[in-house]
Amino acid sequence: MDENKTSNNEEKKIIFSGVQPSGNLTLGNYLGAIKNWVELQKDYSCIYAMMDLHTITVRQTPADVRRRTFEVLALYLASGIDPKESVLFIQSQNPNHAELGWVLDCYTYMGELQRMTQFKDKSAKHAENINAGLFTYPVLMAADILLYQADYVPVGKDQMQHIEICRDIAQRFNALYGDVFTIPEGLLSKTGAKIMSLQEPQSKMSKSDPNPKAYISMMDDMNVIAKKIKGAVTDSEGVIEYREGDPAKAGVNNLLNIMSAVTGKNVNDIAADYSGKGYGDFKSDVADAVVECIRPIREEYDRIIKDKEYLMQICRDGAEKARYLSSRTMRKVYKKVGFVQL
Ligand code: ATP
Ligand code: LTN
Repeated sequence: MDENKTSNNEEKKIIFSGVQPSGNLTLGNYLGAIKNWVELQKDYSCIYAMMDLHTITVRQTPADVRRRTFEVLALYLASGIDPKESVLFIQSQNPNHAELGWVLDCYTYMGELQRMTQFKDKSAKHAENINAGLFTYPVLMAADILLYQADYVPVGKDQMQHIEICRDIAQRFNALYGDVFTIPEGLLSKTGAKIMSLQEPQSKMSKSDPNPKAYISMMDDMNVIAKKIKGAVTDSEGVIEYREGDPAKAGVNNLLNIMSAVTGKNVNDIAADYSGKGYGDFKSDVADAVVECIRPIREEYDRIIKDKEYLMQICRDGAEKARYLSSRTMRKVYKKVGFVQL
C-alpha cells in the first residue's frame, strides 16, 4: 500500500477538487479530472465541489450557471462518485470560501498574481472584462483547498501553477502564525495527458472553445462524438506513431492519448497495433472506444439529471458537511489574525 494511504478511516488523507459549471463538460474534463477522482475515493477522504464562485470571473448567463451546476453534479454521480463516501457541494453554499478568500487576498502579492498564465490567457480572451475577481481567482482557489486542510488536489496539468501559488500563500501564512494550513500537493491523473483540441491540437480541449468541433462534450450524441473524432485534424504523413513534443504529430499524439486514456493501454502499444494501417481505420476505432467509454456514463446521467429532488438533497447534505469541515480552519484563521471571537 502507498505510504500516503491508510485503511483507517480516521487517518485517511484528504483530497479536494472541483470543476467550474461554466460550460458543457468535455472529454478533457472527464479524462483529465473526474475519472481520476472516482478511483481516489477508495483510499482518501474526498471533497468535490461545483466551483460556481469562480465562474462569475467571466460573464455568464445566470440560468446557465444554475443549470450547469446540476449538470456537473449529475456527471460526478454518473461517473461513479458516491455521495455516501465523498462530500459533494456547491462552493457558494459554504460562505467560508469567500471569507477565507478575502483573508488570503491580504497575504498574496500583486506580482505573484500577475505571473499567472490563466490570468494572462483569460484577460486576453475577455479584454472587455478584466475584473478584479479574474485577477484574484487563484487566491479563492487557495482558500477552497486550505479550508479543508487538503493533502492532495487532483487537477489537470493546466492547474499546477495555481497549486504552486496556493502552497506559497499557505507557507507564508504558516510562517507568520504557526501551523495553520496543511501544505497541499497537486496530483496529476495517471494518464497525465492533457487532452488537446480536435481542430487545433496544439491547444487544450476546452469547454469554452467557440468551435464545437474542437471538443467532445460529455453531452454530445454518440453519432456526433464519432463524427467529431473522424473529423479530427491529423497530418499528411499517414503514419500512426507517438512522437511526444513533435508539433507535426500533435493530432495523432492526441488521438493516441485519448485512446490510451479510455482503454488503459500504452500509447506505443496502440500505435504498434496500427502499423501499416491508415488514419481512417484508426480514427474509427478511437471513435468506437470513446463512444463505449461515454455511453454508460451518459445513460446514468440522463436518469439522474431528471431527479432534481435527489440532486438538491445531495447539495443540502454536502453544504452542511462542507461548512462543518471548514469551520475549524476558519475559526483558527480569524483567531490568528486577531479578530474578536464571540
Ligand atoms: P475553461 O476552458 O472554461 O477554462 P476547462 O475546460 O479548463 O474550463 P475547468 O473547470 O477549468 O475546465 O477544469 C476542470 C478540471 O478539468 C481541471 O482539473 C482541469 O485541469 C481539467 N481539464 C480541463 N481541460 C482538460 C484537458 N483538455 N485535458 C485534461 N484535463 C483537463
Ligand atoms: N480552477 C480550477 C477549478 C477550481 C479548483 C479549485 C480545482 C476552483 N477551485 C480548488 C481544484 C481545487 C479549474 O480546474 N479550472
